[in-house]
Amino acid sequence: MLVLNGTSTPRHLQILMKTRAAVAYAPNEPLVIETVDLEGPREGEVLIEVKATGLCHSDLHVCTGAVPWQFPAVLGHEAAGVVVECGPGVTQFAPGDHVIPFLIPRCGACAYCSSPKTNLCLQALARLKPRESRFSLKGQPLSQLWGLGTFAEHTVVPADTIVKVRPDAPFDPICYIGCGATTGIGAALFAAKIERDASVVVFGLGGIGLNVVQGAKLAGARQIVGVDIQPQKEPIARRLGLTDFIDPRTVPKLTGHLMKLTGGGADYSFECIGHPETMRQAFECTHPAWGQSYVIGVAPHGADACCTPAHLMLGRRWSGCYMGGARLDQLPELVDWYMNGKIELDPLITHRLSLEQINEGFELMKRGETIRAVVRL
Ligand code: PAD
Ligand code: ZN
Ligand code: ZN
Repeated sequence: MLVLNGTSTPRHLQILMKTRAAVAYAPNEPLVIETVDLEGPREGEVLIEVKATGLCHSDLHVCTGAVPWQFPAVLGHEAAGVVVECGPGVTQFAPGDHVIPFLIPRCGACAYCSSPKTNLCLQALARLKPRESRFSLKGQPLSQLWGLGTFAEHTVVPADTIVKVRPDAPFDPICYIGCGATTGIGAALFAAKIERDASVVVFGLGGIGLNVVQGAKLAGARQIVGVDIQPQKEPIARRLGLTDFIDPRTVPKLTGHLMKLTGGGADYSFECIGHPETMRQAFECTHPAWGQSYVIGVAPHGADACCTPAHLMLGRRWSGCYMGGARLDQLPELVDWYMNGKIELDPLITHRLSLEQINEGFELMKRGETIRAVVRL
């Protein structure tokens, strides 16, 4: 529904649209479904009808306060949808385009965008802090998580943060390419560039870690070891390429055990949980001289991860990646990979929910019962 809001204000302030959104009022409180106001797109922005949005553990970190954010807020960052309206100056998109938003835009003008060494953009770092929001309720602004805010039927985002994808790809499950699938597959292929016959250890076989497993398999890894406290993750992980499963509670000296299992240490390891202790274990189980460990999990605000410096001195490398080292313009190829059967997404979508059921989705995630829950709008 469009509501005209006076005649003397600039055009972009005149049109407020009503849309439904899941509003987070404070950490550790259930989200509330509200009919909110959404301002039309300003210069360089796009109004999107969100068709499907996944629940990522990073959203849960914000819900629990482990990652600080400004409340009240519309959370959500993993989505796919359709362009409804383009703001002034937006020529690269048109109403009807199918798009995926991504947390890392391509401003094309910053030092990061012009470096082949990174997928980051200065704008991505800026948007990790709340910016002016297009959502409001009763005149009070509702922040948009990391500039997106996809737990809503519509959202307005900068045009440099979305990418056009083929229209025959189903919104559910390709919304998963907006974060989880790309973060995991990209970490293996784009960030670590795992080579054939490598040994790989993945800590945490959730929505991210399972995608690291399928990325490692695509790269031709010889051994892919998964470490998770939930043995129920083993069958799906094996389907995606896991060769060995370890429940860390059954192994007294985990790091030594993993080094032995991989024949002297893993060539690559990935931490997909977000605990400083497992980050350290992932680093220390890598092979001296060439082992590389990637931090993917988001640790609670203020936490430190430590290691014995000798492990670094011996040539192990400790690194990390944001959104799998993927650039926005690589997402359409990942959609093709899904459509061509090169990667699997469907078995990882364990729950499909309505917007009203979003809190149930987070409860299931807390209990470890989901891999990905997708809200269909
Ligand atoms: P998830 O909840 O689906 O999976 C987490 C997995 O870790 C589950 O299978 C748990 O059983 C397992 N686990 C928990 N504790 C332990 C432990 N002590 N030892 C072994 N296994 C354990 O989460 P997810 O896969 O959606 O997200 C994982 C992390 O990745 C999370 O911290 C999230 O914020 C982060 C993330 N990072 C990026 C990035 O760009 N770096 C992007 C998206 C998500
Ligand atoms: Zn995410
Ligand atoms: Zn940039």
